[in-house]
Amino acid sequence: MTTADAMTLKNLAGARVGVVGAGRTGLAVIDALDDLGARVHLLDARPGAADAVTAPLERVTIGDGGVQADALDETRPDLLVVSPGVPATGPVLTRARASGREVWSEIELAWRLQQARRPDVPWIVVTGTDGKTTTVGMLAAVLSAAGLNAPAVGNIGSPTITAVLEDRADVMAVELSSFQLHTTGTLSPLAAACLNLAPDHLDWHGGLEAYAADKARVYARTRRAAVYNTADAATRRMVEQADVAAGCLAVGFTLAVPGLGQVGVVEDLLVDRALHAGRRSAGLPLASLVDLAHLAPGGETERLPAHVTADALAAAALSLAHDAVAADPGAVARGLRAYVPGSHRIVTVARGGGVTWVDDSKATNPHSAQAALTSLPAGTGVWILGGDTKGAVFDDLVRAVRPVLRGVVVVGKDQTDVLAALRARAPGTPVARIPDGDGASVMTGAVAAAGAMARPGDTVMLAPACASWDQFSSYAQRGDLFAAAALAHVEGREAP
Ligand code: UMA
Repeated sequence: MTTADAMTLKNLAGARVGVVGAGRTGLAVIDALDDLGARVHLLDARPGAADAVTAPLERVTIGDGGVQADALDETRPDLLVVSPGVPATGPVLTRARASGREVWSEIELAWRLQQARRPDVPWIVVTGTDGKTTTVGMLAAVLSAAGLNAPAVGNIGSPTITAVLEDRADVMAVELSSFQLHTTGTLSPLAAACLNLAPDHLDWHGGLEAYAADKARVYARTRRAAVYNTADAATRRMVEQADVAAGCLAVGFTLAVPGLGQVGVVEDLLVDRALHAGRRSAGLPLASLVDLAHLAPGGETERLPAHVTADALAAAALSLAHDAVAADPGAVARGLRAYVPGSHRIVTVARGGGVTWVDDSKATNPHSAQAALTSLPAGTGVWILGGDTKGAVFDDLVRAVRPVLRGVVVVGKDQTDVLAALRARAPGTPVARIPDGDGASVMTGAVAAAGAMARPGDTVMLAPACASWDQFSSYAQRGDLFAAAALAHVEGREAP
């Protein structure tokens, strides 16, 4: 037996806990551990990381992953709580695995706290390569429409553990990344979904197989509904192979007419044939596509992107696993109508000279950039692309979006892979390269180059297909700087 097996919430009082990372996750974790009486050793690669910590720290180690792993070998904590950014393939987790040390994610700690303090508060969890933030937002909106206090938490931006400590929720709508799932081991959600699977974060996980295996963990111990995408066989296989609780239903979501065990679309209605009592004989209409009109370009349901309908179906299926929504299925339509999309997800930020400027900074992988760009008419897109590639391959993306392109503006510290894909798959398409620099100057340069390429009727779209971390502090900052530079450009001013 390792120390790991013995670690429980109860024996955290007085225990030595290594916390890796003092970002949004780490700061919330340290507060919770302080509450539990643990002795915290903070490790972070960033000088000054401890400055934002208010709880007492027993020890602080600043240095890269190698330095952190050495320090942990020396102090041998009873438990490690790692931030999501700490890679599975890096020295900290590799060394922890080799020495049999127990490692929890913030989610694992939050779930155990939830069980200890309010086990009656269920979690409904969502992962997938794309669409998870939208789906969790829709899910929280539907649960709220049923009269529940349902915060949207997790990878969406607010640490789950903070919501557990606040203890105001009736149910939690939790977005989980593959990073968080990697070190989560006892979570037992009421309902769970993996929306889709496409290559992403391959450098963090060390390959597609490892990434898929971590995504599949979302279904473990699910109690009522394991929701999968009928258009993505990988997600169905995950459900088939998952070790769910007895009586848990497999529920497919489909853009087609739903069969038994599915939610889907009949004419312009979202219909349940999986969860309501009369499902064997008839479908239950839940909402209409008109309830999603505010999410379609120009408010026209005919232009509603298919992935938005798919996200709404997944959110509906997940929400019906909760008794309050099952008893009041009209909450699905009310919630979807009330849902307000997050920023940086296909948002028009400026218009001028016949050119529309769209911020899709949240498109941090090829799959999600493709979904945004392919909605544009042929030959009218000026695409701002590039950043931290996370080991992704861009050939398929460039091949798919080439017909819509007027030109491409490439940003990012290392542009090698992106440029190689453009040369191979879109020869002849004009390409402008923006030199490395601080975030504001990169974005001002990109907007100027895109403005010079665009013609009236075109759309300039920031859909980088990459993470922002190489030149910006977050995708939100990248999108904000783009919006500010685009507005300045159309108004003929200098960017702020
Ligand atoms: N750090 C180290 N060593 C490492 C990695 C990080 O010391 O190997 C330190 C950094 O110096 C920094 C801190 O850890 O001080 C940052 O930790 P973090 O990168 O885990 O970031 P947090 O601020 O804790 O934010 C995390 C998620 N970030 C990542 O997964 C990279 C946020 O998701 C999430 O919103 C937040 O927790 C709250 O739950 C962002 C994200 O980009 C939005 N997620 C990826 C995605 O959606 O594609 C998965």
